[in-house]
Formats: sequence, C-alpha cells, structure tokens
Amino acid sequence: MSKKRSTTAFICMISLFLFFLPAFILSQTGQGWQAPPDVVERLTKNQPQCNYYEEKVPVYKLPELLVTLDGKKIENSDEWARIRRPEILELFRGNVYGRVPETPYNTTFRIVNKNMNAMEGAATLKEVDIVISSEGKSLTIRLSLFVPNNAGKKVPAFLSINNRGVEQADPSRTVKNEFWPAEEIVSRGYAAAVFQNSDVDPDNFDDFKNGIHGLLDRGERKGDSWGTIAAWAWGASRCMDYLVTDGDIDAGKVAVLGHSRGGKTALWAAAEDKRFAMAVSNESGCGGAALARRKFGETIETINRAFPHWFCRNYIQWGNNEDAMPVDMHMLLALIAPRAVYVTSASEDLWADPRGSYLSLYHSIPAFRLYDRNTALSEQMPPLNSPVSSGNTGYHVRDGVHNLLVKDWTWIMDMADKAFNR
Ligand code: GTR
Repeated sequence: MSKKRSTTAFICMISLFLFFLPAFILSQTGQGWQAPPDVVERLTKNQPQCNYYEEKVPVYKLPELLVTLDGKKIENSDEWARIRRPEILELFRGNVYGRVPETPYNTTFRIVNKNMNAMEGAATLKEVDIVISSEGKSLTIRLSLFVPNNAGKKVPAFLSINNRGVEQADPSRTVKNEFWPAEEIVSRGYAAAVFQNSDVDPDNFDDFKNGIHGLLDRGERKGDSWGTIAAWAWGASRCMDYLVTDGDIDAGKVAVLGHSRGGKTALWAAAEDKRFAMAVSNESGCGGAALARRKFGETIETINRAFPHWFCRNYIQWGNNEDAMPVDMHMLLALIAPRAVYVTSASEDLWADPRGSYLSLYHSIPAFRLYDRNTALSEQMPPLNSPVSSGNTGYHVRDGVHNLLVKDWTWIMDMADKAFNR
C-alpha cells in the first residue's frame, strides 16, 4: 500500500471510530437503571402480596394523552390549553384527588417574626401566619421563609410541603437535616420556604371533621369531594398567595416540592395552580408520579386501604381496576407542561416504583413537545445517580432508600437553575 493510501485508510478508521464512540459509550454506561435483585427479593419476602418483579408487570395501554374525550387529535399547544388540559384536570378532580369546595373564605397574612440576621447574616427569616377564616371559624398555616440577604434582586423560591415533624424543617435551625437543607438552598440563591401539611389538614382519617375540611366543607360528602392530598395542595396555593405579595420573591419562579405523600401533593398543587413554575416530586409513587397500570409496589387498592382520607371516594373504584381508570399519572405530569417538572426516585424504594415514575414522565413528553419540539427523553431509564433532563422535564434515580437528601436537593436545584435560566 502506498503511503498516501495508508494515511487515508488510517484517517477513515479514526473517523469511523470517532463517529461510533458516543454510541459505544452510551451502550456501556447507558445500561439504564435496573432494580437491585437483592432488594426485589427482600421486599417480595416481606410483602408477598405485592409485585416487585418487572416481568410480572401486566400488559397495559395508557389512556391517550393527546386525544380529546370526543376523539379529536390535539395538534398544538393552543388546543391542548383550551380543550385537552381542562378535560384532564376535571378527570383528576372527579376520579383521583377530589374537588375543592366553593365555600367563600377570607385570607389575612401576619408577619409574626422577622430576623434579618438569620443564618449568621446570610438570610432573613420571615415567619408568616396565613389565617383562613369562614363563618366565624379560622385556621392558621404558618409559612417559614429564609430569603438570601444581599441578592440585590428578587429571588426564586422553593416551597416545601413538610409532611414530617416540625423538626425536619426547623425554622429555628436548632435541628438541621438533609430533608430541608435551608442553608444549602439559600447559598444557591433560592429562598427556602416551608409549611407543615398538618396545619392545613391532619394526616389521619377523622371523617373530614378537622382541618380545612372542618372549616370549608358544607353538606354531605360526595364521591368527588376533596381528600386530604387536595387539601394540602390547596394549602400550598395559600402559601403562594403570600409569596406573590412578598417583594423579595420572584413570584414567576416558585417551585413547589414535596417528598412521598408531599410529592403527590406537589404535583397536584402545580396541576391546579399555574402560578407554580416548577413541581418537584420526590419519590411520590402511587397516586403521585408512578403509573398506576403497572401495579408495581404500592397500588391503588393498597393505598386506599392504608390511607382512606388521601383521595376522593371515587378513586376507590379504580383499585384492581386500573385499566378502566380514565387517567394515568403521565397525564398528571402533562398538566404541568410547559412549566418544569422534576421527578426523583431512590433505587431501593421499589414501593414507589422508580421505573413507573420515569415512564410516567416519558409518556408525558408529548404535552411538553407541543411547546418545545426539542424536548425528548429516552424510553430507557438513566443509570443510577445520573440525572437526565430535556427542556422542562427531568429525572434522577438516587442510590439508597426512601428519603429526601442533599444529593437529591443538589440535582433538583441544578434542574431549577436550568428551568429558571440562572
Ligand atoms: C407510605 C405510603 C406512600 C408514601 C409514604 C410517605 O406509607 O404508602 O404512598 O406516601 O408513605 O409519605 O412517606
């Protein structure tokens, strides 16, 4: 072979190698997350009545996202916003979370504490009582808010729904933990706001006598009367009512975030209230991000048995009858489009079905694409600890158990930075 020919052959080989390199790297690292077999085995042993095996997931067909109830194909964002989105929202109100009553009420805000030198001068702490009153009775939601000092402009915010004890999101900062790392949130330039879901409605079955149900419900309960998750989501909106009045907050950049039952709540809050620019569902599972039709881990039947107060009564009929349900959870995520949605899972938290949560996001993408043609996610899950995002959608599966950790927060804030053009 001449020298010239062998040089050409060499260049061709290098070019071919470079051309296939990305695909090769992807095929090696892009295996996609798989449930750890030892966890599958352990959980199956403990709960033999639940499915943790991928091969036992039933064959299912999701309801069409972009076809209206009378069979019309949705072609653009205008038709989506005008026709299909309101239909889906109504289906979720009527079949899953329930409807907020129309009882009139008054809201007042009282700043009960302000400390401009919180976090050793890094932030200002405001504690605000949001008082809801109706017909002589009232209820108070305490919103605690750390705003970074010296930002020089309005700041974006994370509104956390705390479904754990007050010490998990302690405004006095006597107790600090990963569930609400307020210092880290502030150091990334975000305001850290939090409220206790129990201020809005107690997390137990009390026949809807207490909390906001006790204040606003009138007459007999119906099949679509709101459950406790809808009540907590409503509470998040009352916090938003305050945040839009606070001159330190960029009200167009508020993310609502929750873990587990709080994650279900965050998704529904953002579906109902378009003022939230982003929703973060941390390991929300059944009745949250996870596709119900997969019947993997927690199911509609088990969740209604364990938590009869979370959803509306109509939701009970879909237990062991998922295929007949007029919605699945990809449609809930789609309701948030074109705003940002970030879904997380944990590798050992199979109860909350990581794959079902990712697939739900994947199947919501057509709604996001009506607004941004470039939004695209692979049907294959990303590998462990490797966040993926496209357009205003994102996901990660973190190693470990059911929890909200700084590792989650870091990736969540990376997504918010992107969604909020920071
Ligand atoms: C579980 C429940 C889940 C999830 C979780 C939580 O017991 O089955 O749906 O919400 O509680 O909130 O931590």
